[in-house]
Amino acid sequence: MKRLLIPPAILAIFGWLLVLGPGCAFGGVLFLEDFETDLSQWTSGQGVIVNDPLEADQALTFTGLNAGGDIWTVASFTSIPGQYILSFDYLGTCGSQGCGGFVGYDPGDVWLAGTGGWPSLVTLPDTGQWEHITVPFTGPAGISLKVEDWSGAGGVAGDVYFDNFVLTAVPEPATYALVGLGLCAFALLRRRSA
Ligand SMILES: [Ca+2]
Ligand SMILES: [Ca+2]
Ligand SMILES: [Ca+2]
Repeated sequence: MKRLLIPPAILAIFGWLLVLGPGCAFGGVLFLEDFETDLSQWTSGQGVIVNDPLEADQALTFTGLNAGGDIWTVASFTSIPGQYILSFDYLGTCGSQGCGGFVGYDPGDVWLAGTGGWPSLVTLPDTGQWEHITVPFTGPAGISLKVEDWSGAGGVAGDVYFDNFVLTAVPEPATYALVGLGLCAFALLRRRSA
């Protein structure tokens, strides 16, 4: 219950931001990937773009198994003070639980989501259907996402698919308000001086 006690000053700032209205957008999307063009946002590995087996677009799968990661994002990402949300779509087609899809980040060799057999924050369900996965987590600055079809799983290479990665930074309410306040004040001043 302690976290629900928001200081009146913060509420006032949020109220002012609402009054300022359109033009004062501030969001925290760090990374987007829908696999519709190429893998230039990723290091080379055994990841390949293929036709989505269930939909009319394209998705990521793997031509070989790996451990410790197979492809990493070229860019690294930072959320201050360290709150992130990763969401993506996952499809496991091996027919039982344990196809081997894993998503994590480095440095730290942290696995955010996986199909079991190795510790991860969230279990990816191998249902033969696309599953939308959301993983809130706390991490360090400068993380690179990594994905693999794990060699220690029961399935084979290429029985897992990924699509629509979105990595978002979640500032604490006070930080969020102050950053937004700065951006909005700047926009307002520019508007007035124009
Ligand atoms: Ca896609
Ligand atoms: Ca898709
Ligand atoms: Ca597999």
